[in-house]
Amino acid sequence: MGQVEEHEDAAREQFDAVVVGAGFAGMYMLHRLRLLGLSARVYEAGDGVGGTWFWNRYPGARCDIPSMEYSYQFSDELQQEWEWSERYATQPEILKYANHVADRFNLWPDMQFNTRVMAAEYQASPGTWLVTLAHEGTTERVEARFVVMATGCLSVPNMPSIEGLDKFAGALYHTGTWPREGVDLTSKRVGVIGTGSSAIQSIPLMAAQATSVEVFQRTPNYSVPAHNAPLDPDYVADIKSRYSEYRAENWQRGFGADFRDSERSAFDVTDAERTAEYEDRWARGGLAFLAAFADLPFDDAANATAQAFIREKIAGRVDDPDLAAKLTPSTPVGCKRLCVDTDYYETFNEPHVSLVDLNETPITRVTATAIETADHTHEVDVIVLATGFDAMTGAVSKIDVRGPQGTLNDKWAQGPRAYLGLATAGFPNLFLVTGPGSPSVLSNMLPSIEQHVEWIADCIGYMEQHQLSSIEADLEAEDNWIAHVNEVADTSIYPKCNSWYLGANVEGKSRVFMPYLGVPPYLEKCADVVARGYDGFTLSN
Ligand code: NA7
Repeated sequence: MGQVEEHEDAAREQFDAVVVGAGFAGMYMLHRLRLLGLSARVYEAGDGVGGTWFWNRYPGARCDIPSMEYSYQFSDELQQEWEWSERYATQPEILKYANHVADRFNLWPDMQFNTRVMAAEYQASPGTWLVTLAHEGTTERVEARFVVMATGCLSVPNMPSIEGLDKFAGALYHTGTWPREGVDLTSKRVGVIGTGSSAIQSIPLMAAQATSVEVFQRTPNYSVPAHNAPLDPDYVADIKSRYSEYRAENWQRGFGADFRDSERSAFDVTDAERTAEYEDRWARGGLAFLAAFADLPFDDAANATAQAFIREKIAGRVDDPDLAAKLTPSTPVGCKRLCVDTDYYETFNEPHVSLVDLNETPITRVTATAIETADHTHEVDVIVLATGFDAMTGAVSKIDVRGPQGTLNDKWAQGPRAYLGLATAGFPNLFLVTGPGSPSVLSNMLPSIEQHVEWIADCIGYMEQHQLSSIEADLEAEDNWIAHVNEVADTSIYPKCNSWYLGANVEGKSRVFMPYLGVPPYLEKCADVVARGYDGFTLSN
């Protein structure tokens, strides 16, 4: 070893745990590690907390889970004192909440910002992770016994490979990295590529400012109305009077959220009753539409009844029948994430808003001033890429993670493999928060994050108590779990679309269904693993 390295070793900071990311997962992980009396440092590429809510500042960015549920529950004082203003919180309000939590629990001193974790290499002796950080043009290394990837499921923007995009002379934005100061679209001709949730939330607001909005659609999406509104104080008081019971009830629901889950099949009722149920849910708004009947996510014929209902609604919201047809999906409802909108379809009735169906006329290239399709040159001043994320694995894959037997990217080349979405065989003392194979994006993310953080913290606490230094998922347990994740997915409609749940939106990404469907059985499994002395993991000292 040379002198420089020796010097670096002497100066290298050491922690019990390094946490990657200062979103809701990283912040709570830090809090729990501190309660264990451990030293921990959170590294975050951005210059503030909030994770996906730090970056996604596009117009209209909002959560699609009701505010009263999309919040931490680990502290009753916190959930009692915090006042949400609307049914669905806006990005600025969620970011304010994240900052409030960081203040309230004094998290700032142990979080370092503007710092990207580049690599993590396991050193067999002494059994620690060497973590490489990039910070203000310099590289630094720290060491930790544990690494927790709190990197988020929707944190790496998916950049489309469209010829000439880099030659565009106008303004180019991705919804997932929207400028902090906002963008004034007054007098601008805007081209929006993509029609997922980010596009559906932002298009009506962009159309309110811009001279023209052309929407380039590859696949239409189903969207239900949000019916967002200020929160009713009586409703808030009611939830707060029984917050912990309410949270506990939600853990028993399939998506871990209060979707007023029905246990009935869509065919247990008459046609008129079914329509009445859909009408009721449509009128109330939100993702609870999907839980109108228990078999909507599993049975094609049941799902077809929901499809027919929404198709009729789209036809009723869009004046031009040809345009309505183009905006109408042919896929099962929910197999791509259902969107929640305010006036999305109606926006297409405005004379300055138009749709370009990329199935009819694909984009051929972008020039300095236009998006060119097979039959037309669309001159624009601004291009908005609402093209989504390299979901669930993107952020972890960007880090060069090296275990004793090789890299994580090599291991995951054919698709991500993890036990319970919490850990992956061959990578000791490395934890994932809401990783692939956990309910994550098919659940209410915030409670799922808390459940994972608590599981990881309890596990590390157990190791401390029993003087164990190493934990690693067993390959066999991991294989069995992944087989189970797929078995469950295959009983459902979810693998039937080219969704980001499958990695299908990113060119070259392996198609593997990543989230686990079913919050209650997942919780049971996690608890059972612990009750059996961390079944499926090897613990050693
Ligand atoms: P999504 O839901 O992944 O939507 C991305 C959209 O961009 C979708 O319509 C894609 O079409 C489209 N897309 C992606 N690449 C291209 C290219 N190359 N050309 C044309 N169109 C393209 O991301 P969002 O940000 O809207 O939402 C992500 C989640 O955030 C959302 O589900 C909520 O949970 C919050 P495709 O469907 O792939 O044909």
